[in-house]
Amino acid sequence: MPDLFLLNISASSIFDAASPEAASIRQLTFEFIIAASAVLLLVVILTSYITVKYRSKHRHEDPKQITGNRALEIWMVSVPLALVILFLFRSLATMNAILPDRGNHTPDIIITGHQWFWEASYPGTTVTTANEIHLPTGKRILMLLNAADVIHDWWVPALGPKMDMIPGMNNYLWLTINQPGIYDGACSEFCGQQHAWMRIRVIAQLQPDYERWLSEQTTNTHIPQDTMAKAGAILFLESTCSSCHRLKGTAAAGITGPDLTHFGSRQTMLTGMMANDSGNVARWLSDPQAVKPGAHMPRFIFAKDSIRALTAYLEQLK
Ligand code: HEC
Ligand SMILES: [Cu+2]
Repeated sequence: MPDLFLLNISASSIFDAASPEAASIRQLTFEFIIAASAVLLLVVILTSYITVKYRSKHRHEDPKQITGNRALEIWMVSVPLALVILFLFRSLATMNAILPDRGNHTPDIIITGHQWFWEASYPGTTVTTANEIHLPTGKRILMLLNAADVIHDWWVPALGPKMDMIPGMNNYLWLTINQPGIYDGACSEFCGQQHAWMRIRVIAQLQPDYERWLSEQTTNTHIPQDTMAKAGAILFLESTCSSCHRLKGTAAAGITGPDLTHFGSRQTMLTGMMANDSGNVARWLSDPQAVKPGAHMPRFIFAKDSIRALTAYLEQLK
């Protein structure tokens, strides 16, 4: 199978911090780098000095043997100790600043890690979506993170810290996104065969754009208009796709796979593996295991026409 259809997404970096939470991690990283560089420089300078000064060319006898040097010993112990203590407190302060108490806030978004996709639901609305996670900018958001099967780990470096997603346990993150944009990340806890393809895509939008998106997502699954898509809709229900996927407002209510209600409005599919277009959807439906080996979606033996109908239907679900 050629790899040409795969998207080449590079994860964002902590140095492109796009939230105050990420900025405080970046600040701490800089401080660490400066302190570590100073120590390295000192060691290199002293080692070079001693290497040159005491090379055997100039000396045929051992240098004067000294035992103990109180002043030097105090320095050697106290400076590293002071650095360690300083960074312990700087790290604790950073953690406190970015993971403050949640008080009685209710989460703005719930993200659940699955093998191998991200489910996102928006409390207070009927919206559930997958993989492309829309969030508003300029607003402090509380995220609830958990997992449906094994441990996953949420990390979008430009937006802040990593957070484990553990089955049966709720973890929380605060997040304020400064600028609209697309922020990529990846699952950061090995979670099985397709872990490497478990990319994260956060689409940060200005409040009005975000609200428009959210209200579009609250609508029920579009009713297909043309014959091809209508055939696809029937096939979807008949082929047991509905036992794993949800199409809001239809009989399809499965929750083991990604919600497909507005699948056509997503730009990428299969956690950032490829662009969401009819060629790739057809490729996926023809043989999921060839596209993403190990994925928890079985292979259906479809005629070409059936794949075309299902693809037409799915791509219309804007
Ligand atoms: C046994 C459960 C199961 C069945 C049955 C199933 N799927 Fe899936 N499907 C999944 C899972 C799990 C994924 C996520 C795969 C991944 O990314 O690792 C998925 C992914 C998809 C995606 C990509 C979604 C996205 O946002 O990336 C589409 C489209 C899809 N399935 C369509 C179908 C259709 C059409 C059928 C019926 C012919 C079907 N599925 C049957 C479990 C299932
Ligand atoms: Cu994972």
